[in-house]
Amino acid sequence: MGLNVFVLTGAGVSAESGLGTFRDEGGVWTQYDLAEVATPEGFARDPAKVRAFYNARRENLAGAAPNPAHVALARLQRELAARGGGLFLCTQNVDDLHEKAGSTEVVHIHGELAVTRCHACEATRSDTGPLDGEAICEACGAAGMARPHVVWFGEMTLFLDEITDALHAADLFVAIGTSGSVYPAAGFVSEARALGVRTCELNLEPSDNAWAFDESFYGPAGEVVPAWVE
Ligand code: BV8
Repeated sequence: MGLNVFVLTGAGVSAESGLGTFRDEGGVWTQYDLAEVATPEGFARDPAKVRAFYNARRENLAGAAPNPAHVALARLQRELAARGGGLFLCTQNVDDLHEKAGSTEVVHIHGELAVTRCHACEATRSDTGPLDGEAICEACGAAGMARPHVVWFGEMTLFLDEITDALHAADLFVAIGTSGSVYPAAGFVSEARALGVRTCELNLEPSDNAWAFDESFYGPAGEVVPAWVE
C-alpha cells in the first residue's frame, strides 16, 4: 500500500512565478478592498470594477511560468502513483501553474481565473481573454452576467466532499505557501490532526496556523519544496 499525501497550496507557491500573494507586503489585498472586488455584493455594486480587477490578473497569468516548487509537486504526484500511493493536490490558487508544471487532477477549491462563468446560470467555459460586460450567455441568454469562475468571500468553497474523503485517506498533510487565514481551507490542518494525520508546513515564514503543524520548513517554495520532495 503506497503513501497518500494531501497537499494544500496557496499564493506563496506561485510567488516566485511573479504572481502576487494576497497578504504580504504589497499583496493584492493591500492594493484592493476585497469587499469591493471579491464578493458577490461588490460584483452587484460595480461589475465593471470587478471585471477590470480579474482582467488585470488574467493578463499577469498569461506571462507566468511554473517555478521549481510546481515542478517538484508534479514529480511527487508521478512518484507516489508509481508506488501505489497518491497525491491529492488541493490549491487555493486560481492560477494554472500546477497544470502547466504537469500536475493532473488539481482541485481548485477557490475556482479558476482562466474560466468564465455566467453569474445567472453558472455555465462555465475556459477563457483567458478579458471578461466582456456585454456578453450574452450562450447557455441561458442572460446579458452582462460574465464573471470569473472564482469563489468570492461569502461563497461556498468547492469540492468540500472530495476534500473530506482525501483527508480520511491521507497519511500526511502538507500546507505550502499559505497564510492559513482563509476558512474553511485554513481549518483543513486541524481536521487532519483530529484524524491522526501527520502534518507539515512549508512556507516562507510561520503562518497563522503554524501551531497546528508537527513539523515545518521555512524558506522560498522554489527551494524548500524540491528539497522536501527529494
Ligand atoms: C465561506 C478567490 C460561507 C478570490 C479567495 C463573512 C461572510 C462570509 C464568510 C466569512 C465572513 N467573514 C469571514 C468569513 C469566512 C471567509 C474568510 O475566511 N475570511 C477571512 C478573510 C477571515 N471565508 C469565506 O468567505 C469562504 N466562504 O466561508 O462561505 C458560506 C457558508 C455556507 C454557505 C455559503 C457560504 C470563501 C473563501 C474564499 C475566498 N476567495 N480567493 C481571488 O483569488 O480573487 S481567498 C484568498 O485568500 C485567495 O484567493 C487565496 O486563495 C486565499 C488564501 O490566501 P493565501 O493563498 O494563503 O495567500 P496569502 O497572501 O494570504 O499568503 C501567502 C503565504 O505565502 C504567506 O504565508 C507567505 O508567507 C507565503 N509566501 C510568500 N512568498 C513565498 C511564500 N511561501 C513560500 N515561498 C514564497 N516565495
